[in-house]
Amino acid sequence: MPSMTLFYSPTSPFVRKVMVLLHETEQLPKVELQEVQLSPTSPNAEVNAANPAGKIPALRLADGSLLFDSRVILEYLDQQHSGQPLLAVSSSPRWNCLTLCALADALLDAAVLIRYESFLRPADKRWDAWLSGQQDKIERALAHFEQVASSLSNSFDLAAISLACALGYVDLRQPELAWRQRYPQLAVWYAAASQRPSLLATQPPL
Ligand SMILES: N[C@@H](CCC(=O)N[C@@H](CS)C(=O)NCC(=O)O)C(=O)O
Repeated sequence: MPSMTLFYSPTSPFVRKVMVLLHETEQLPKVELQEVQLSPTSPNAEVNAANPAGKIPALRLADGSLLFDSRVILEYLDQQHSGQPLLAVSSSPRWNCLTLCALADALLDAAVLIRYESFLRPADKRWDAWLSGQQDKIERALAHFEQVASSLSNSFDLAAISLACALGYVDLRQPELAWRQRYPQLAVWYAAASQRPSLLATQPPL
């Protein structure tokens, strides 16, 4: 019997992070999915009531309280299972993991904003310099992950979940980016990571 409700969309990469963690930690049965559709120009009233930022994921707990955003939800859910924690407890690995989580989210923020700018905004109002500024953020983040690819944790931790979901979203929305040619070590890491059952089960619909 589910005790929590997740505001959910199958295409949201931020929601996917939560779904991957639920798979990895065998907590799926605890969560009921409430599918919603929204965008900055077409907000969802229920989501707005749950999260004033009007964004998903948001998680309603058994006592009715609400958690957002994805990083907070991941940390909460990581404390609700009895397996190996996906966020290291000791200080240096913990800060390293959280910093990589933040960079993967920054990559995702840029990719989602590009999607909104190029999909939602009327063509005559698009701002090329702004778009290329966001694209540069993606490129710098990918270059950083390439540098640290060989030291990415062997365990599939919160940073790995965030990075895999970010790369999956780039592949979905920007297949022409061909990042694997420029970042071969990252490509090797992602090829292995993307075969995990949690990632196969949460692939976004095309
Ligand atoms: N920092 C947030 C970002 C969440 C986010 O941007 N979600 C998108 C869907 S992928 C959204 O809800 N967009 C609606 C909007 O921006 O109004 C998180 O980590 O949860």
